[in-house]
Amino acid sequence: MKSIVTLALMMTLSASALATAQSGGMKDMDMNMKTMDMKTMPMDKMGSDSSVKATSHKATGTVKAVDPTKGTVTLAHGPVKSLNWPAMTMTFSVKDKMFFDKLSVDKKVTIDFTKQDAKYVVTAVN
Ligand SMILES: [Cu+2]
Repeated sequence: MKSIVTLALMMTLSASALATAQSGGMKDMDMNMKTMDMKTMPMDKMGSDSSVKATSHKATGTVKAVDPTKGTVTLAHGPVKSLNWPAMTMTFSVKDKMFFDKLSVDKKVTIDFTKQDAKYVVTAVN
C-alpha cells in the first residue's frame, strides 16, 4: 500500500512539474505560432502563383536604413546562393508597409524577396 501512495505522490509531483514546464513552454510556442502565422500568410498567397514562388529568395542581413515613405529598406545582406549574389548592401522595395514594424536600423533580419519588374521586393520579414 505504502509504495502505491508513494508512487501516486511521485506521479502527482512529476505531473505538476511537467505542467509547469509546459506552461512555460506554451508561452514561447504561442509567440512562435503568431510569428509563423505572419510568415506563412504571404507564402500561402505566393503558393497559388508558381511564377512568384519560383523566384523567391532568402537573405539574412542587417537593416541599414528604412524609408517608409518610399517603401524601401536598405539591407547589408549576406550571400544569396539562389542568385549567386555575394554579400552586399542594397535597397529593396517593401511589399507591405506592415513590415516596417519589423524593420528598424541595426536590426538583424531574414527576408524573403522576389524580383518584380526591375525591383527586388521584400515579401516577408523574419
Ligand atoms: Cu544584394
